Amino acid sequence: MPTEQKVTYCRICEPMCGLIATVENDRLVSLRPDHDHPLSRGRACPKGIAFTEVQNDPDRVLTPLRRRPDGGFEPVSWDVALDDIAARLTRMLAEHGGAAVGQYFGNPAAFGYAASIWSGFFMKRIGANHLYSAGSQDINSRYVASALLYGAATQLPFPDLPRTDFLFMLGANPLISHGSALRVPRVRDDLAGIVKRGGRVVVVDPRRTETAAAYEHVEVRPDSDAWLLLSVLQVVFAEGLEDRRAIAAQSTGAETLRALCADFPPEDTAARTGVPADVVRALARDFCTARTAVAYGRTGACLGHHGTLVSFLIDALNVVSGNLDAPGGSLMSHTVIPLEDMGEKTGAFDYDTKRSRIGNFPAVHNTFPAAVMADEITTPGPGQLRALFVLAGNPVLSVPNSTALDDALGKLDLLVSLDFYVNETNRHAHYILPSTTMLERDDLPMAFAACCPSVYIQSTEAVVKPYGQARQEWEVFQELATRMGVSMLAAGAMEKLNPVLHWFERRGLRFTPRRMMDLLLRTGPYGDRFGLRRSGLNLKKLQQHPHGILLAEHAPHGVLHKAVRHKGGKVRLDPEQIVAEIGRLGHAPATTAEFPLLAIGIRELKSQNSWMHNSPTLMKGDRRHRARIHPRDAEAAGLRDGGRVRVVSVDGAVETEVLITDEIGPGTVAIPQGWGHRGGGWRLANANPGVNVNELTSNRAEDLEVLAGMSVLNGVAVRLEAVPLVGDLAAAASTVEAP
Ligand SMILES: Nc1nc2c(c(=O)[nH]1)N[C@H]1C(S)=C(S)[C@@H](COP(=O)(O)OP(=O)(O)OC[C@H]3O[C@@H](n4cnc5c(=O)[nH]c(N)nc54)[C@H](O)[C@@H]3O)O[C@H]1N2
Ligand SMILES: Nc1nc2c(c(=O)[nH]1)N[C@H]1C(S)=C(S)[C@@H](COP(=O)(O)OP(=O)(O)OC[C@H]3O[C@@H](n4cnc5c(=O)[nH]c(N)nc54)[C@H](O)[C@@H]3O)O[C@H]1N2
Ligand code: SF4
Ligand SMILES: [Mo]
Repeated sequence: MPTEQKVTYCRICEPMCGLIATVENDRLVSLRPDHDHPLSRGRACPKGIAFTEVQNDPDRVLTPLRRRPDGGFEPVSWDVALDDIAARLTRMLAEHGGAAVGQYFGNPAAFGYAASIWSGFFMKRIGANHLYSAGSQDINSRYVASALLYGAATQLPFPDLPRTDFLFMLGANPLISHGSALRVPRVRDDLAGIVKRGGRVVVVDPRRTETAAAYEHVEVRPDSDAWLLLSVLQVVFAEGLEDRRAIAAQSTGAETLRALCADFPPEDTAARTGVPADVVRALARDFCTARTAVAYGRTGACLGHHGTLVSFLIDALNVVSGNLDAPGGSLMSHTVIPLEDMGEKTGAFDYDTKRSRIGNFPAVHNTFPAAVMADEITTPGPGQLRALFVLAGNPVLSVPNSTALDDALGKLDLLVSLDFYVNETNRHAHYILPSTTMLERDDLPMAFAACCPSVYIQSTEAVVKPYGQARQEWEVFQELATRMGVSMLAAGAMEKLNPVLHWFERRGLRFTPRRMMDLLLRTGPYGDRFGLRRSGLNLKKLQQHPHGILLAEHAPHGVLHKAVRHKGGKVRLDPEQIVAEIGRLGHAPATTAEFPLLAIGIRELKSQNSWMHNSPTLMKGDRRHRARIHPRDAEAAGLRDGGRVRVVSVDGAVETEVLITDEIGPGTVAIPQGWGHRGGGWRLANANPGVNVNELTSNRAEDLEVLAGMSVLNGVAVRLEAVPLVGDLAAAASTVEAP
């Protein structure tokens, strides 16, 4: 068979860069950037290109695996695996009901439409109560802020980078992460463009990151952004810098917010934040007087003790400065395929409509904090978690207090993982079901595609047939439903979707995820309305444009009244949850004498969370796991560069290599996350394991963020202890023993 060139796009992270795949005999030969992709225009990062090594990885799981009594795995047929899982699940449901069953939904599942929708339907159909996701370690606080501000728990306002004059960025490192809750494949150019236009990029981060080093850096103490933002707002109100017209037109409750901020002048918060008062005052003035400006935060803003409040205050600043829903400001997320709309209508994307058994946390998008999963498994009583599906996730490395989860998973009656590796989590599974990679499935963008400064859509077909016996995840859930004798969408489970079902029935069509997406696309804002709008889109038309279609150069603005679902259509600046949260802020430091430093994470260019450490190309060179420590703290703890350090928290301790650097402020230590490998399968990753920083983090209910149940992964109080090297010990021993 001749070599073929196939146009597709990357689904490892949010830019979804265009790729060209070279394929021979249905095997992937290589990947390269797509120069004709209107957004990425020939750009892709090392991870995207190295995906060839994941696709062709000899360590990939390509047949269903069943746990043997001795703890190892044996290959079995799909029929054997699915029959047994269906039978065990049926028995479980008869005995305990859906209250005992659940799913953990990992990050990669958000980059394809079919697995997430179909597994969601399946879980809903069987009444599974225990739904968890990577979101509680990532972005749920942002969603809750939106639920409170806009009454829309799926709304994700994003910065209009191509038009802004002032980007005020908290807790994001887009030169490495390539942007999050923001789809800008050429983010490096977009940031440079701001400065070229005479604008400014200000980066608030405890670490002088790659992005901070390239622009203006404001060094902040970890987990203190709430105090910083309240001070910025205090100055805005006290100095009359607010945009009264915008406030009146767009919001309610500004007076309450003003009164709350009054208690946080920058002089009072400087000790907490480490940011001098004059810097805060200048920032507030410059932000409000810039022609256009936008505040934006990402994981560093979401993963502290007050993640929801921080996300809320970021948007509040955009509102009071007149920069929400305006060009060059913060734009409301928009859709081409209105999945979010459907989710909100069917109740899949609610906030606080039910509470977790452990910790009484509000559900966010129907999911509970993954941090409580371990206790949900080990705490007896009605509703105890007994059967868990893990869809594209590795919670043993990604969820706080991994040691507890690692122990708890082995106690489940049934653990099923859909993955293409044996990782640290599914090594405990009863079954590992080999899943297709992104290149083995068709796709349409979901979730974060709505946060793009232009309106763009692309579809892709599968580039290669599934290797081995890999199957698409949605088909696995469909098969299980069939074997259990339940219809995926029987009446009662999903009443609000019944009109859709009837539409398919009338045409004698099988209801598949792809058909559902086509239907949504056609009835959505850019759809062809089944011929009523001849220039509109349908899936067939989209397929004729393999590089995608740019539908509008600029995302819409002036749409706030449509985006806000509160009665009256205005943004709420005084929700009671936020008032209470501000009331809980003290001025006491977050550290103690025993644990005097605060630990934060690091995301690395050549890692993707926990799952790309098996690629030889990405692991080439100097890829050691190292904690970044300020010279002053290193000296105090007796550490030397290249030596070993033991980082100790209330919950655990990890030992890793020391990298002394002033890129990190004194009092802060930064440790890369996503390491600590001891999965069954990935040999290269296991050979260079690093340590799991989530052995330091807490899963105790009282330690989670209150409003969204967010894991607190940044600002973890720790101390440093020097670990003598074997050589040092020998030297010490010889001195002692010398005559
Ligand atoms: N301490 C600390 N912890 C963190 C963070 C932090 O900042 N600090 N960040 C958090 C964040 S932002 C996130 S998103 C989470 C991620 O947490 P998780 O989603 O739990 O973990 P990943 O490492 O992304 O693992 C994804 C798994 O999916 C598999 N996979 C990849 N593609 C596919 C696919 O197409 N189909 C299937 N079925 N499987 C696939 C991979 O092999 C891997 O095993 O980690 C969080 N954990
Ligand atoms: N190369 C690469 N790209 C990725 C990923 C990856 O693993 N590798 N993961 C993807 C995923 S799942 C996500 S969610 C996105 C995340 O995208 P980003 O959030 O842009 O990525 P991070 O590099 O984690 O940036 C968070 C920043 O917050 C800082 N920070 C930590 N604590 C605080 C704090 O208390 N306050 C403030 N102001 N800052 C703080 C950190 O030092 C860090 O620089 O990236 C995605 N892209
Ligand atoms: S930035 Fe993300 S989407 Fe783009 S090539 Fe890299 S991994 Fe893929
Ligand atoms: Mo994430």
